[in-house]
Amino acid sequence: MPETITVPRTKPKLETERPRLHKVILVNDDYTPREFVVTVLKGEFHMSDDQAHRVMITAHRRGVCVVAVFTRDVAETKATRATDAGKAKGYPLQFTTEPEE
Ligand code: TYC
Repeated sequence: MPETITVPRTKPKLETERPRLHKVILVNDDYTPREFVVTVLKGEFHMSDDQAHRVMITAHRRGVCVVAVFTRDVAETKATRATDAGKAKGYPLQFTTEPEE
């Protein structure tokens, strides 16, 4: 019986790759009160009042603002919780996620 030689197709990884990070993005709308956006940013993302104001006003002026980066699960959980906080008050506040390049 002829001998079978198996050749590995990929180089074994020498280092463990870091998980890809995902951005949480705050999206502007015309209805959510500014102070409410600031309160959610402080509560869910542990920002100072000053940081939260800057992020809120950037989204207000430019349409979107990156809030922070996390591993995918954490980013999605935080974006969902923050969006749900707005929904609970009847606001259309939206936090989305996208992978970092
Ligand atoms: N544009 C809103 C207003 O004028 C405030 C706001 C800012 C809402 C940022 C959402 O992501 C947002 N009341």
